Amino acid sequence: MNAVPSTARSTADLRPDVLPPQALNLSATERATGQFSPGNCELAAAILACRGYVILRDALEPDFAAALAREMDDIYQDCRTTHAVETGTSPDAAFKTQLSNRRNATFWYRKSRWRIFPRLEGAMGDPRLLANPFVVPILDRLLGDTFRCRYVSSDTCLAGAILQSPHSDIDGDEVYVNGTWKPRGFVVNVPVMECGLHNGPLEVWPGGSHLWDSNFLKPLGLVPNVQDGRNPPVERLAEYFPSVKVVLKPGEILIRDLAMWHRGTPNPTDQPRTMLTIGMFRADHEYGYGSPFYNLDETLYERLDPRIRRMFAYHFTSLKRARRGLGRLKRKLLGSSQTE
Ligand SMILES: O=C(O)CCC(=O)C(=O)O
Repeated sequence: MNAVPSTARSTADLRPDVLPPQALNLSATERATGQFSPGNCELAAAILACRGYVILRDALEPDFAAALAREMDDIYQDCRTTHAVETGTSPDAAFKTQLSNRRNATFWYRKSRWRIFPRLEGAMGDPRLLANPFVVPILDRLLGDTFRCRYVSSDTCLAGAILQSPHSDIDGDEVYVNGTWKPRGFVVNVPVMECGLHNGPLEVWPGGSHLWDSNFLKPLGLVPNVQDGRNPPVERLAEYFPSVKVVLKPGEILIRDLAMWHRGTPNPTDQPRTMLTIGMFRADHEYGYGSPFYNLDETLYERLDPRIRRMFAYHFTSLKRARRGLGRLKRKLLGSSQTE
């Protein structure tokens, strides 16, 4: 017999599938001082580690969130004016980039999705964005305080974009090292507008998919590496797992494990939906997508706040600078106009 009479059960008891809290609230003191309380920081890191993503509410001041939105809109309009060719979806398409006329943003456009790499100046180079006082302590904790930023980009989704296949943004080869989970990187998503259920939200498969490595998945016939195309085995399996369409408001920040299964969904509105997508990695993890070149040159790098510069220092070592100088000289001598 059931111990609790059914009449005594609340609606919540009858609906165990009601979503748990999505965002972690920062207290007024934390926001005013720009400092995480140790307990909240630990909790945020644990949510990210176990669930695969964490959302920080009010991590950006409204004025700054609005400045970011204006800046991104200007960059997007510049890319639209410049746009010439749509790249395909082949693996090497990620390297076919264009440069916007006025803002020098590197970008590509395919399948109604723009990927834009803004130059890190103005609001885009502001420490409140890239060295956010609530994001950095979590990354320090999980990736080590030598973590690196490998790209700053936008995910801009337009009407016409397809429902993607669930995918991981990283291979499943070294999820564990000597039997211990070792996160390789996280994406920091910063919405520059409301990214809600109405305009193509990011859909995520939380609570485990970021821990499924290739040794586990491959024998099951699962390779979650298709984005803008079909991947029947992965799509079929994902239907049997709860997913969440993430709602993000300006001022909030989402941090997600690169390995967590996720996908872009269609945007039925006539307005582009943009969130910034920033790749932060453990120092010893190479990643072949995006490049600090798209965001920075020597001058911009020198102008960065030291809290941000440390995330890009690996790209501006004397050796790397000397190699690039040599490359430039070679190209000049050979008369090539090709850039780095
Ligand atoms: O824009 C989004 O919502 C995410 C898109 C995505 O995951 C991708 O293009 O790989």
